[in-house]
Amino acid sequence: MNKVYLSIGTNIGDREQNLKLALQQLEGKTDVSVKAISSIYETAPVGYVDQPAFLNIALLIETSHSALEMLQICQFVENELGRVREIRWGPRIIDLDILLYNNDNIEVENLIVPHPRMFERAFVLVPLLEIADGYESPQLEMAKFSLESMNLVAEGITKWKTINSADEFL
Ligand code: PH2
Ligand code: MG
Ligand code: MG
Repeated sequence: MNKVYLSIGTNIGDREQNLKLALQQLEGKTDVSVKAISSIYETAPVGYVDQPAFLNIALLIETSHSALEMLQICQFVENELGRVREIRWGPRIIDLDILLYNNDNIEVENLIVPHPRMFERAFVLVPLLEIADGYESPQLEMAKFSLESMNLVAEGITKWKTINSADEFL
């Protein structure tokens, strides 16, 4: 089985409901099993700052799908939730990004893993490391190392809701 970490973000509409719907959609896919879900964090927008705050979570998934198949599944879920492609880094109903796929380094036309910007984004690293504790990998070590140099207050990261399990959340 492959271990895949995903980051999910939303800053339009009922944000918590958007996260739930995305999770339900993922769980409904054959051979996609959500193993862990982080707490929900409210995070200041990065990249394009004149937009509402995001809710961000991280998920650990086990799957037999390839990374490219997982990318298709993520895009399918984004479309199901009504995402329309707009400005880069702008507001979105839902965004599902593959962070890590096992310990693989992947670089194909439309997919780069580890996610090329994850190590500089506290809104990705905080939820990721909450659920990744205890899994040793060079990428997760790098994530821990990167987060140590960040100031979470300055980055605008606050825990919004504690989540203990996927069952509890859904
Ligand atoms: N996603 C972006 C751009 N900026 N900022 C926060 N806080 N959270 C996000 O998920 C996010 C962002 C592009 O995907
Ligand atoms: Mg993104
Ligand atoms: Mg994306």
